[in-house]
Amino acid sequence: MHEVYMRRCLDLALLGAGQVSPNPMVGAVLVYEDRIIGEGWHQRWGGPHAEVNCVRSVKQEDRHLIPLSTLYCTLEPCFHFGKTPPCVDLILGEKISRVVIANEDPNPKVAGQSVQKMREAGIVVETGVLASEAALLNRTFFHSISHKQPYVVLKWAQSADGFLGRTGERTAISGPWTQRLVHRWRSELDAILAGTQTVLTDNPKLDARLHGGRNPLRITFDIEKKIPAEYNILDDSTPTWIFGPTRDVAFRQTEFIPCDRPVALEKLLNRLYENNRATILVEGGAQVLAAFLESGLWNEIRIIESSASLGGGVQAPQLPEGLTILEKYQVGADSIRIFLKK
Ligand code: AOF
Ligand code: ZN
Repeated sequence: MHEVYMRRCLDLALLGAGQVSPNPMVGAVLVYEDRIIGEGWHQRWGGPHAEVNCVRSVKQEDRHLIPLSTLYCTLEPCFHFGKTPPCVDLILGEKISRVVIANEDPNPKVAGQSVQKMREAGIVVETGVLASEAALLNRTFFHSISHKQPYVVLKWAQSADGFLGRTGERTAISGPWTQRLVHRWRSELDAILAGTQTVLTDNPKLDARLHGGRNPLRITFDIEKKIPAEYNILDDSTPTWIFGPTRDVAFRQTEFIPCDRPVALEKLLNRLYENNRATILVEGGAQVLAAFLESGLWNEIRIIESSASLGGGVQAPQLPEGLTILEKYQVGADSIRIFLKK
């Protein structure tokens, strides 16, 4: 039965998608004799953790059952005072007798210390239940916290004959439903990058308006100050980083970052991590995607392939060797493939 309840925890955790990054998505359930008496998940960044929401959800008439119940949790409960008090102390305070966990928390402030503390207090703790599923769900969190660098997702849309678009011209490749999906991805990731050429050609807004939710931090390069002042990326509507010289106008949410050419990707990633951004979606174009692919600084590739051919234009990047396919599905006329680096 452990796996059944852990699967429920994973479903609950997923409800936090797009709301909690750079924190992990976490779900928890409390089970008394094969009956779920409480459920919770981490709903928003800075808000109560899954365990707290789970304990709070228990009905008054079931509260006396809490010490006799098993708490299932996708992540080891936290050990530290962060934006909230330690979940491990809540568990000890509620006298919960059994705890089942999928993954230990790689955060150095936790890192097995809660498991140890609970065991020392006499709680029966089991770890590793559905561990690989849970690690996959929180792959961006696990990568960023252990490498101190954001998780990089490369994304591009290509025609059936392998082109990103016509040269120097805004070209629609994916259909309207796929665009909504891309906006969902944008809302789930912390930052989005488009190169100078893409900004000049497409004048993109780089927000998540078709899905709603949070907008990612927008990033582009403008070393030669070529982007016209009236372009969307310079509208100061949402946090934005422009790598390049400052402009004469006052901005509130737009930061200009002096840099050399070409922009050192590693520096960009480090700056993101230092600014609490655990993920970045690289939306192109060809040059920027090639730079990431060549540097090896990427973790995941999402390809949208339309059923129509273009007959020419800018070539889509070659898929690198040694990928694992994670998902393949159809959205309208487009085929979506998601690959992970092996
Ligand atoms: C838990 N349950 O639901 C989550 C945990 O800044 P804070 O206080 O929100 O703490 C964030 C850290 O806590 C995060 O990096 C991760 O180690 C852990 N997340 N822990 O017990 C939860 N989301
Ligand atoms: Zn916690």
